[in-house]
Amino acid sequence: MGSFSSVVDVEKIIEQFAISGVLQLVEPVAQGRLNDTWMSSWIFDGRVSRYVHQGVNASVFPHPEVIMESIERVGAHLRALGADYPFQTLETVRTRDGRGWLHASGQRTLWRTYRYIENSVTYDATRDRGIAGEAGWAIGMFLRALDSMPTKGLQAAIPGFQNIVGRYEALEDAKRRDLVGRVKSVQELLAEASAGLPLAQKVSRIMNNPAYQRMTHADTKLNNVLFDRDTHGAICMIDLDTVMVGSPLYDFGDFIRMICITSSEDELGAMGRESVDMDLLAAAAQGFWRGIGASYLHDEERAVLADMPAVLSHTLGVRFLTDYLNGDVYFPVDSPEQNRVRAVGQFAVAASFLSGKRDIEETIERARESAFSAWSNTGCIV
Ligand code: GN1
Ligand code: MG
Repeated sequence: MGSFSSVVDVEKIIEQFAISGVLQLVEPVAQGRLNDTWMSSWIFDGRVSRYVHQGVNASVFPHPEVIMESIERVGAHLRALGADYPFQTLETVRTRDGRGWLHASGQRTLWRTYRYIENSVTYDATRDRGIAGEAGWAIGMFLRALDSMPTKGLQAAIPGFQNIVGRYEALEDAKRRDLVGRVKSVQELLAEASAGLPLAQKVSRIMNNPAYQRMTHADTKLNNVLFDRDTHGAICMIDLDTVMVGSPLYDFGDFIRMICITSSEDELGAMGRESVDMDLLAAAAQGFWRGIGASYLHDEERAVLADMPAVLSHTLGVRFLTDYLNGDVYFPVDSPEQNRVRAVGQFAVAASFLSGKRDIEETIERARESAFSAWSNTGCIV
């Protein structure tokens, strides 16, 4: 997923960034669904250095400079925290004429370059509780660290991105328009989609409370946490395209929906029911609590945490189905039915989370207790 441009085009783009040395290799990287990601290797003074280049998807992000401004503000805030934020941040490489990004034409109107963090690795899925805990910790710390960031003037990269009820409305619109004549073939799936609305409405009332709105990452998939290849410790949060003021419940739900289900989004639709891995949930939740601290979430937010993985999976299913009805204009596909199948997969995941809700709730609360008792035993202040 992710490589849309040709090597020749990308080389022309890369040359415009202020990188020293002789270019050795340019290759595509599978990272994310929407952007175009590449890596280059250079030799300078006899040493190899590597860089990551990303062309931002212009149809998803119509104002990519808004994203870059948010990313720069988030990075500056995190770096200013010093030892209070024990993770790395991505280092942007400027263009030869001193800009933070490059304007281009076509489907990728903005290109950016980061210095590659050596010896790092991402995981699309894991069965390792240590990795789940580290990811939860990194995501929790990210949220807590951004709580003190001034958000005045910050714009959301995609307005309405976390408006989950709005996702159901978009599906209704797509159904009414039936642009590519697919509605007739998905009647049952549409009924399944609408069944998620009441729960989405319930949690939305809490998510949208202005007093609870804070800086979020808004794409907390496991593969957006960078790990050290040797220690397996989390080292950096990446893919900050959607950093925006929103609800931390969104980040929790998106993280848990993905980490507790070990099959990929593209495998799920053909698999039937997938069970929620409760050991991974316990580890992920404990890490999350340790990162976010005892008092960051409001009681009302805490009370719906166990609903969030189901809500986020179901909403993603609604988004896939909407795109299927719109003719696959948002999520790139390799085959015509892929977005429909992805929706089937997400609805099945949501059903698994819903049926295990009581256990999930208890596990999240137990994780909270053990996170803070472990901490108080070691004398840390929470
Ligand atoms: C998209 O491009 P990527 O993989 O970072 C999407 C997320 C979805 C995800 C599903 C801006 O993220 O919201 O959860 O696909 N990002 C955007 O795989 O829509
Ligand atoms: Mg993303």
